[in-house]
Amino acid sequence: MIWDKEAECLDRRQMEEVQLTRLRHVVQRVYENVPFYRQALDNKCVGLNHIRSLQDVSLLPFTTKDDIRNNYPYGLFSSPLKKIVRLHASSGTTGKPTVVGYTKQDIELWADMVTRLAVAAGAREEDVAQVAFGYGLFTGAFGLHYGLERLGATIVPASTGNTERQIMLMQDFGTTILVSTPSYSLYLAETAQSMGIDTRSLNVRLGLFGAEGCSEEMRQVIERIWGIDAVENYGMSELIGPGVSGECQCKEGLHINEDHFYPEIIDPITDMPLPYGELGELVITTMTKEGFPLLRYRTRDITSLNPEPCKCGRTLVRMTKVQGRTDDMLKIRGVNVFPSQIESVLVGIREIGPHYNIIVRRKGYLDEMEVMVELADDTLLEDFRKLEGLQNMIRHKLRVILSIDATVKLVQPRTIARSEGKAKRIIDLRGKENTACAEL
Ligand code: DLL
Repeated sequence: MIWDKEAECLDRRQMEEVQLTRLRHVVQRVYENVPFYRQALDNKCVGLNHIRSLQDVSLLPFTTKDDIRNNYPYGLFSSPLKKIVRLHASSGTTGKPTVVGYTKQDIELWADMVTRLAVAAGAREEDVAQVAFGYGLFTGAFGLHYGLERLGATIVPASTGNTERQIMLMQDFGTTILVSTPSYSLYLAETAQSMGIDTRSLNVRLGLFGAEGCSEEMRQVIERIWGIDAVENYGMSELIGPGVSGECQCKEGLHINEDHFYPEIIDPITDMPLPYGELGELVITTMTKEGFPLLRYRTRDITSLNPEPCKCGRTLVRMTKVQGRTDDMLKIRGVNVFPSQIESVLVGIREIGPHYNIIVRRKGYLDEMEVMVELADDTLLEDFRKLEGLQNMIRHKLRVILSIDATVKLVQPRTIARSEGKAKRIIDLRGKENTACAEL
């Protein structure tokens, strides 16, 4: 089923026409209403008359997270506050959060975008959807909530936390869709197990997962443990929240709602546009948002685009799974390492569980990486030789993929901290070894 056939199945030429009209519209809107953009466009001597084709998007200025922070809280809003009906904010580990404002029309658009991806993933009116994202300034819960509600599904706004109660709700309410981060779904499964409940015996048939990366290998583990279809969606608060893109049931890339979010891939170092198929930083221009439109927003997420129509019938361009972020790529002894590469090695190994941490330290002038991972069950702990063999095997596999050495530390099941939201897997102690050791 396709929610909005007309918009999701346009041919390329029709899509480009829609995009150009909308692009010109948003340039005009921000020029008229946002002093920051008026100045940025004037500085580049770019006006509406320069935007004659989609290629001209490269003339527009970029917007970064710092630009949003520097205009905290309302400086980039393009509608007066009286027209803003909702605020959300991204957590941000340092400094002020980034604040996002929605007009009534933006809220409608948001619901629509999420409905599209929920339908593409296989959600239906008959479903009972348990939303296990935190309700609050984070966009995840409200986004999925409104999108699924628009579809007509029954929403269980469980929010995060109280993991045992989540399982009870699933049992009692007959939940068929779980909405959460992929890592929380693992924690939920483990909790069910400890309650003596077989996750596969529950009614859940579909997982709508997002807000963090999930390797293909991890998806398979989740699908096996739960006996469900695990389908991914992507978004970010600055752009709208969830609703930017999502997989259909073919699971061959995430369809971008490109009639509203104009995507580009650029080289994050040179800032130059990259062709289809090449990995680079995703840059998005929101073309139809009223309250908080952004020109060429640097997402820092690494992906590539595929414009081929999909088997599902949608023609919306697809992005590959996010490979990592330009800012969480680890540079270890000069080698670029993405946590997702490590995950794909670990999750394929039967004797270990899907919970891991990557710890980076500096010893003298050298970086050292330790991969701490849980054993699937603790009986292995009694067999030193097997344990050592396993450790060596993991180290070897990591070396093949990453081209650098990592120490592997196998720990008992359930010793690595679980998360109810986005998992925090990287612990980078470089330059702060003494103070941060306590965190471990
Ligand atoms: O995480 C919005 C969201 C909520 C999307 C629920 C999907 C489901 P932020 O908290 O602003 O917003 O974080 C945005 O999360 O730039 C990515 O790095 C990461 N991210 C989101 N979805 C995915 C995904 C929400 N499917 C940041 N795969 C983004 C990989 C993802 N990373």
